[in-house]
Amino acid sequence: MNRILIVSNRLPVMIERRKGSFFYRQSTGGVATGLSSLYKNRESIWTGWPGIASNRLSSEDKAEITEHLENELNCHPVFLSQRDISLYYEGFSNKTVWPLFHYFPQYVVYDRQYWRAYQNVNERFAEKVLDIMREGDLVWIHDYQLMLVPRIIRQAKPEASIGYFHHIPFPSYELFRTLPQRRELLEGLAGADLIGFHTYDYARHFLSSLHRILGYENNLGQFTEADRPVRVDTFPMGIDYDRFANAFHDPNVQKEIKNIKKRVHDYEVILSVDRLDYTKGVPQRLEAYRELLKTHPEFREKIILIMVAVPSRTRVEHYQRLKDQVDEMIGMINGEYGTIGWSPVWYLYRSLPFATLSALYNLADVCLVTPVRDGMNLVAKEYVAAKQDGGMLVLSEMTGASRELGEAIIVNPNNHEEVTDALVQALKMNEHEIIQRNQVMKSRLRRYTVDRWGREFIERLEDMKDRHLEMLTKGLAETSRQTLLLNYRRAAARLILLDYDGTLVPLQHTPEKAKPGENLLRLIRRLATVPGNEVVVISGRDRTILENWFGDLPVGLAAEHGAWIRDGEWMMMEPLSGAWKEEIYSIIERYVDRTPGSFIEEKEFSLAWHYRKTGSELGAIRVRELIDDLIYLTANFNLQILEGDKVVEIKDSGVNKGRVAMHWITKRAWDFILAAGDDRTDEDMFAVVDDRGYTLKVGFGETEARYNLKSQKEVARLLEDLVGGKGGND
Ligand code: ADQ
Repeated sequence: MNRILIVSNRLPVMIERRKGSFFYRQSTGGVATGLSSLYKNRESIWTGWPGIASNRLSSEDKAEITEHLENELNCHPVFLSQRDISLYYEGFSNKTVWPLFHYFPQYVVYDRQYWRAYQNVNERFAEKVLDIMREGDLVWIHDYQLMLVPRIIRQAKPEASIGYFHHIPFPSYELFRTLPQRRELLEGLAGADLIGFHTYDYARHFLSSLHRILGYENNLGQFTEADRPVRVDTFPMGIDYDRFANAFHDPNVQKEIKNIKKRVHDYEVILSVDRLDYTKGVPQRLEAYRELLKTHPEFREKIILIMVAVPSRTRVEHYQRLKDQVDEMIGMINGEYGTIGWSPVWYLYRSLPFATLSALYNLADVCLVTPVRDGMNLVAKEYVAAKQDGGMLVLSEMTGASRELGEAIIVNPNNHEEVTDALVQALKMNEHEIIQRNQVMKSRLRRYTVDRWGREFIERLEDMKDRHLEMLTKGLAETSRQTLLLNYRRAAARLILLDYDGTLVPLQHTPEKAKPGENLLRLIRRLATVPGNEVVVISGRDRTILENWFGDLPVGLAAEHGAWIRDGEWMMMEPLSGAWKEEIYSIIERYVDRTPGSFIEEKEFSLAWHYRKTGSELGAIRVRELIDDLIYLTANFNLQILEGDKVVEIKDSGVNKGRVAMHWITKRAWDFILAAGDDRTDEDMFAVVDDRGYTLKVGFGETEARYNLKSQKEVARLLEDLVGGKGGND
């Protein structure tokens, strides 16, 4: 079984130095627990920072730590100095990327030094991985601190299997574009085979930035980077359900529950638990609670808010200011509404042990999770899993978790009144309804646990690996290539069927731009003049263009997917009528008016609507609308609607490249047939040639063809070999 190399900023162990000795503690973060079962079931190695500044360590210390981590825990440390931490981690990661990706552009700091440190540390992480990597390993990189690592590894090891998971939101293009290093970050990520996000929206934002900034098109979440398919997909991270659901029965948790119960008396408990981060909406939450006490005096001395905040990034200025603000607001609320013996807010500024956290989840009547932006938010899920009886979750719609926990009371955290109303609703909701809502959420959380999340990601990454292998085997390997050349050389009568756009030349924005160059024309002429060769260019283009471009060459031509052929003279394959065109033309014209960048290409017996220059989102919407209209309108004609690469073509349904191929195939007995094409219309040709000859598809994806070639360049190289010394007999 393949090994998994996990790479994240922090290792899942914490190191502490006490009285000159090092102590190692397993950290219990979501990712660490989630990956632990993968960790147990197959060999895994973790690479990351051990959480202690390296300039405080002697070289002996480092050697000791490395030995312990490697031998005992399968962890490989990347040591970071205090300077690295402040520029790469606190700097670029947490002062540039974090605020921008959480829609806080006003907090973003751009600093060239931060960026240089980020590049440098990413390179060091990648080097570490490359040091330990063996053939067959799967590399799984985590989160925004390491966005450049996939590409660095890819450049050193082009065949590596690399996955990346993004734990925080990916912002919309309008925001992402403001980042000076937007291009480098996207290129960094595109080095992976699989890029995962918590929600579909984040994946969509990423794909839209990829399209607008790097010009990459995607097809159902898959795009091509340097001849390699990359998949973008969603994997909503779950939690260790059983751990939280069973905690209630743990004697330590029971003890904690009793302890806390003694202190909270009969108050209804509202719980709030987060890292103290400005994305978590803590001041807004306090504001809403204050509003509740103000507008609903009946709740005074009846409820308490237990606010647990884990200190976080305390060296970053915005976090220090937030801490002051929260302290001040809590002081104000307690001063304003507190009475002797009752404080409306109980504030714990620390990390809690699991038993205490579970006890609080169990006790709380309401859990208030209202981040202004959050990639997923695991606290919401943990609360629902842990809660034994009724207890209502109030959840911000700005969290990834709200996509899965729709039975909670969903709120806009910026709307204080709405949050206040939600609190009232939660406090007053009848037990039966709460339990019903929670049951639905619980069963969902039980099914999609963090363990399953990890397994699904790895399975998908293995799929990608298989697809690469399949492509390598479907690619024209050297041995098959030599056999092809040998068969070509031995044959006396050879038929070569070539599609044009996308096969001999790359696809262009406008059809006119794809004119063949001198080299290509020379190559085709040489191929066509080899005795025994018959070359046919089969294209969707009209015959005027084909005549202009290839008229002088001794080749067969097929225009408009075979409505017209030139086998000696131009002729129609069968009588056709273009009478339908006028009506359909006017329909498509309406779409041209409404879709900037699109245009109509009119041929004798077909019409094509091109939209390559149109933005991909608008294009995708319009093409569906147009096809819907056309299906309805063409019902009475004998027409076919063909969806190609950024083009919709309407033509007579009897015309296709398969019929053209058949025309030439049946002309005589051939000893060698080769057909090359790139899109759906070429599949008819591949089907007809079948095992009579060689069928080659340019690009990836499902095909009837026997081999895949990566690019038009590979086609040209093959044709050159045919006419050159190796294969041609000229
Ligand atoms: P975080 O922003 O850290 O994670 P979250 O998803 O809520 O946020 O996870 C926090 C974890 O810390 C939870 O497992 C929780 O139990 C624990 N925790 C919180 N307060 C605690 C306390 N006082 N004491 C002890 N434990 C406490 C990032 C992204 C999120 C994304 C996760 C996972 O920002 O959006 O959900 O990664 O991908």
